[in-house]
Amino acid sequence: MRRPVLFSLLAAASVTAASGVPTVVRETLADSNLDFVVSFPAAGVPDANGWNYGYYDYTADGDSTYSTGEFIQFVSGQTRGSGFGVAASNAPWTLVGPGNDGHPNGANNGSEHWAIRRYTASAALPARAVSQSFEINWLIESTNVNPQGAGIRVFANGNEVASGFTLDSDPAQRALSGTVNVALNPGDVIDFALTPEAANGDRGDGSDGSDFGGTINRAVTFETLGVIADSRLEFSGVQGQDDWTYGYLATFANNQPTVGQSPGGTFNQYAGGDGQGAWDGATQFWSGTAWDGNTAAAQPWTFTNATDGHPNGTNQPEEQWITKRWTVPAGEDGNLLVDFDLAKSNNAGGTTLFVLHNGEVVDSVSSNNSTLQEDFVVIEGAQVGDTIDIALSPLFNGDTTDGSDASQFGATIYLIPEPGVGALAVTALFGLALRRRRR
Ligand SMILES: [Ca+2]
Ligand SMILES: [Ca+2]
Ligand SMILES: [Ca+2]
Repeated sequence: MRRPVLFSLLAAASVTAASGVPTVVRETLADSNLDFVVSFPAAGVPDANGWNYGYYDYTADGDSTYSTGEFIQFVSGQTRGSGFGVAASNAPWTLVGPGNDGHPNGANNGSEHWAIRRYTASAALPARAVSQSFEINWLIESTNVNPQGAGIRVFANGNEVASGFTLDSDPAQRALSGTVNVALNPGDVIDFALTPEAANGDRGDGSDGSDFGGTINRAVTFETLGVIADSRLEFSGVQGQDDWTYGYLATFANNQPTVGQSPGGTFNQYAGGDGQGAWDGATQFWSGTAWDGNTAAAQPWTFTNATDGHPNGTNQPEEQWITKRWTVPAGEDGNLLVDFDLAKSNNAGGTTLFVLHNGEVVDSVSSNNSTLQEDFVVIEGAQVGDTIDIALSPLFNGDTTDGSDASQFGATIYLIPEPGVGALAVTALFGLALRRRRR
C-alpha cells in the first residue's frame, strides 16, 4: 500500500538534478456536447463555456484554404431548431446544434459552408507550472445513414491538425474519432469544422447530418518532489494512518460554495476502525472495506471506500459530504499540487467534488456521467497541521439531492519545491518520509 509513495520519493531522490521530477497533471477543459448553449456574445467573445459557433464560406474563399479570420460567427437571430443556422429552415442547411448535431451546406445548395464549433483556449500557464500541452479528442458520426458522407477538419489556430471523412455506404466508416496533441497559447482557437466532403471525395450535402466535435484537455507539467499523499493507495480503516482521516462535513452555512468561499460545515470523524469489531453505526463505522454511515439500504447514504463514495442529500434529514481529510505532516508542508478527479459510472445523479484548504474551497469539479473529469489546483504555502479535504457533495447544477449519486473520486498530492530548492530538499524530504512511514 505504501510502496508506490516510497517508490515515487525514491525516484525523485535519485533522478532529480536541481528542482524535482516532471509531474504531469490533467484538466478536462471543454466538451462540445456537454458545453453547448445557444447564446450570442459579441464577435470573438467566447460564451460562458469558452465556445463560439459559426461557419466558413468555402465557395467565397479565393484560396480555398481555411484561416481563423474566415470564421463567420452566428449573430443574434441565426437560430435553427434548438441550435444555430444560417437560415431557420431549408437551404442553406448549415447547422450547429445540441448533442454535437450538425450539418454542412454543399455547393449543390448554393455556397459550400463548413459548420464550425470554436473553442478559445483562455487558460494561461498556471503559476509554478513548467509547460502545458493540449489534447484534442475529435469525433464525427453520421446521423443520417444514407449514401455519401461528410467530413471533420480540426484546426489549432488555423493549422489543420486532424481530419476524418465518413462514408455511409460502409458501416465501418460511419463513425470516426481520434486524438491529437497540440501546443496553444492563451487566446488561441480550436475549430471543429464539418464539411460536406465524404471519404470518396463527393462534396454534395445530401443526408450529411452528422454529430461532430469533441473534448479538449490540457496536460500541465510541474516539477515536484514526488507524491506525498494518495487518497486511493493510502486508504485504510485506521483513522490517521498516513495522515488521512475519514468522516463527513455537515451543518453547512453555504452548501453551494464557490472558490474562495467556506461551506461553514463541521467535520465529523467516524468512530471505530480496523480491528474494533463489527459495524454498529454508533461506536464502529468501519465495515471492513468502507467507512459507512449506514450499511443498511437506508439513509444516511454517506460512505467511502478506496475508490468510491456517496454523499447524503438535502432530500434526507441531513446533508453530508463524505470526506477524506489529509492533514499536512512535518516535512511535507509548502506548496502542494492537488491532482483530483471525479466520474459517475452509473451515468446518473450528479455530484461535486470539492477540494478545501482549512475549510475554504480552492477548487471543485462536477459530473453526472462516466467521462472522467480531471482537474488540479496549487495550494501555496500550506503549513504543518493544515487540512486538505477531498469532499464529495450531492451538488450538481444547483440540485443538492442525492439520487443515484454514487461516484468514483480521488486525489493525489505532490509537493512543489520553491525555485532554486534542489536535491538537498529532496534528500531531506525522503529521509523524513522514510522515518515517518517506518514508525
Ligand atoms: Ca482562405
Ligand atoms: Ca456529403
Ligand atoms: Ca446529486
